Amino acid sequence: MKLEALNSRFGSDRVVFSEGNGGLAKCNIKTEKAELEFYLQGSHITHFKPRGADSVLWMSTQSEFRTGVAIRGGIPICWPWFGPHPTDARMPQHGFARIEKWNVIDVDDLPTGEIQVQMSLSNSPRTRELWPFEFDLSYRILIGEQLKLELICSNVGSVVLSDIGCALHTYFQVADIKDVQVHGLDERRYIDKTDGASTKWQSGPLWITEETDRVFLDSAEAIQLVESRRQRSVNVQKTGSQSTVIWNPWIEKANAMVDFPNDGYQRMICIETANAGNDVRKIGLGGEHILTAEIAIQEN
Ligand code: TA6
Repeated sequence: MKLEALNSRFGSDRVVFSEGNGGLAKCNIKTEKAELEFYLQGSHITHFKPRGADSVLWMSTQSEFRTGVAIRGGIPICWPWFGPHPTDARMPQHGFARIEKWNVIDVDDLPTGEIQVQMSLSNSPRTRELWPFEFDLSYRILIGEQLKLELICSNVGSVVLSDIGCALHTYFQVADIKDVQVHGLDERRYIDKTDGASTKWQSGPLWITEETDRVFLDSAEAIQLVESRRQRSVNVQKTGSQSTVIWNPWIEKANAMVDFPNDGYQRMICIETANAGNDVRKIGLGGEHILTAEIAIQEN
């Protein structure tokens, strides 16, 4: 749908569709409670800021904004596989949901003062070339003091959908990575992707002092991102996920990514609400899988 049609159907003084970076269509939402921006490509949230608080998400100043190229930062939707394709290296990393253009289904002004956006992505000849199955993806974004996300995958085909991997691959902005602790992963085993995918055990809060790329298993509880000096914490509550991914590329990997500033690793951490590792999902005929994440900020 063209921008003019989107604005006439869903726009208001609080919801505006426009041409964003690289000419890609985006939507800006501003309410008394918060502001948010997302791109229609990937239903990719690139900004969220509760009123009176600092911006929550980290965006790369070097991100590409080009059709079919993943945006760096914000909240990429990784689906229907997490990481590299399990068998075909030619396939896009983290699946295709984040590089496909989604459709706006509805924008609701709720009596609570929140705004709910509903987006959808359905199988097409192009997606079936990449992944030969029929699906409907629905993504609900609820904007208030908290950011509530719901990714619903429906099996509309005639075969079981197996081994679906996905993640809300959220990039959080931090003041200083050296002041960051991640709580909620204590006594959890994890796959260390920086060390031959070996299985290890987390003890206590996680500090980031080197390249960190860990898939925590049996991790269904809420995760807290704590910045002590900044007196700020972020709580990520989730459902439909038993795995959490923590990623920081650190110096060498940051330098190796053209869409990532060399010093960017100092001000970001990915805390990803995932179905990764042995937490991939199966969806039977007519079934669905729902993944939710609720992001709340606490500033002391
Ligand atoms: O979530 C961690 C991870 O799988 C890392 O291994 C790294 O590849 C990161 O995702 C970013 O992936 P991307 O395809 O967005 O560059």
